[in-house]
Amino acid sequence: MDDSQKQGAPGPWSSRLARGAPAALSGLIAGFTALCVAELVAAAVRPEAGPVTAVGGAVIDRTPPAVKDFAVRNFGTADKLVLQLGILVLLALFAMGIGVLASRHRRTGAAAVLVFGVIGAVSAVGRPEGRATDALPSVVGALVAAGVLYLLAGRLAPATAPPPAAGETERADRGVFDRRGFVVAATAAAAASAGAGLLGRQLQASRLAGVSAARGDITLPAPASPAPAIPRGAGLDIRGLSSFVTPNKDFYRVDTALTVPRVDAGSWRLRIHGKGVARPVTLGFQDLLARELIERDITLTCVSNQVGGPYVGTARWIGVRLADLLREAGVKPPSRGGPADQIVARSVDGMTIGTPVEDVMDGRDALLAVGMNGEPLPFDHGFPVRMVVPGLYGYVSACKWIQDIELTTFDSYDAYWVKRDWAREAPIKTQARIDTPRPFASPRAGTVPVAGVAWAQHRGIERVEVRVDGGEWHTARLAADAGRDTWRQWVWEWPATTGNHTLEVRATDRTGATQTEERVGTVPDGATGWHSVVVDVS
Ligand SMILES: Nc1nc2c(c(=O)[nH]1)N[C@H]1C(S)=C(S)[C@@H](COP(=O)(O)O)O[C@H]1N2
Ligand SMILES: [Mo]
Repeated sequence: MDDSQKQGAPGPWSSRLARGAPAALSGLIAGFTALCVAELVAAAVRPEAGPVTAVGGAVIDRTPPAVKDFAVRNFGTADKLVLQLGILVLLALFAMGIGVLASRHRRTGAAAVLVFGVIGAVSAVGRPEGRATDALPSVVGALVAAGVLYLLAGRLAPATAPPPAAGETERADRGVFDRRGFVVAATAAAAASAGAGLLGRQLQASRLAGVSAARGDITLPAPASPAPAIPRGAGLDIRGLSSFVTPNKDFYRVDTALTVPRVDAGSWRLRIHGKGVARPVTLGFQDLLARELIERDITLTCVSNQVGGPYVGTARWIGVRLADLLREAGVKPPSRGGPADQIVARSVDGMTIGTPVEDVMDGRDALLAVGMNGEPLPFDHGFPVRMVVPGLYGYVSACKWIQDIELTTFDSYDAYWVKRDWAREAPIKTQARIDTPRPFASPRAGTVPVAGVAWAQHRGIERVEVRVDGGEWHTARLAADAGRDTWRQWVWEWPATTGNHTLEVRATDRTGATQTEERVGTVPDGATGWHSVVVDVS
């Protein structure tokens, strides 16, 4: 039964391990119980209130911009998975420690479990969208887990064993606790916890299935103002070049949501209120669909996009003109004497995004979008309604899962990312990206198409130039113009010679400004510099 017994004289180490291993295991089981019970309670409260999601969210809220930038850069969209795995590993280590503690001091061990419950509860309630009931999953989970640990620790106690005879401490130490009793109790606790966890997951899944089915049943009305046809030739037929329209499944996703909100469109409401709102309004999803819809191609860009990075994409959006709604509510832009210069959009997950009122009302196609590339918004991209404002980075314009619009001033309120060192206002900077050839590609000598995309939303792209090894600039051929709110493809036929070469690209917008060579990072208002690619021509 016990290998160490057959392997001759067990030292104090294996002795300690024989006692320590079940103790650590009891801690792990208690931790597992806490998470499973919390999962079940979260199904009743709401999925985002589960402890791992809550603690992860709290970590994200407090992550300094430089670290967040590092995480996004190195893990990309997997950054959230890495964070959650990290939390689980830490939790497992603590749980084992607490198990060992409980095997010596039952009460103290059980109390330590409660401390973790408090951490989870405080994290959940302290999230921007947190409510008092969000504490329940962590609290109930921790209470049950403390009970389980107390019980298991009891089975590890040497209470029922006869006191060891002199000189027999070694064997007595290992033999004292009720091994069978412990195994039975531990197995029962683990099985019951797994059952609770599975039930919780099941309940959450069936709710999600209902919301997904309802999304699938939505038919978007035809827009009163369809998007202008994309000119033939806006998409060049070149291998490795990004398509003009980015399919939803390939569209970048950047947000702070560990659990993607699944909002029920039927009960969704949007409130518009605040400074200078003469007639506050509350709208439902059907109210929006009943209004005049417009359809526009708009390129979205993230401020966290590095030079040459992937966080940019173009979609055909359908939605309601936000300026019309604001005007009906009695809002005037600052240039016409309105008292509010900032729109603060709030999402169901507590994100706040501040946008200049002037930009939204200056005639550009600022949308409350309900559709993306011919379908209702995907859940990842803000279902049922999000904002899209041409020319502004996403963090100051593109609120997903929106539920509230408040008119206020920049002086009186800082939105989520502004509190975290990012700029209050952030128009998108002119950028060009080389899509092909890829870095370190080895094309054959001869004519090599160098191609990519360039964007300067709401100004438009005037010119793109490419140079090789710091030589003279060559003007690239631009694809047909689809308007100033979308990116533009470009290509330059490079007479490539063998050897290592550095390709560089720069764009000029329609105001005549050429993007600067100066390299700056993404914080606080977007990266600058020329994208370059090194290739080895063979
Ligand atoms: N609710 C919510 N909306 C949000 C965000 C977020 O974290 N939460 N991120 C913003 C940022 S930084 C960007 S770049 C865009 C990205 O939109 P996408 O994920 O649909 O590409 O959404 C914006 N809207
Ligand atoms: Mo972003």
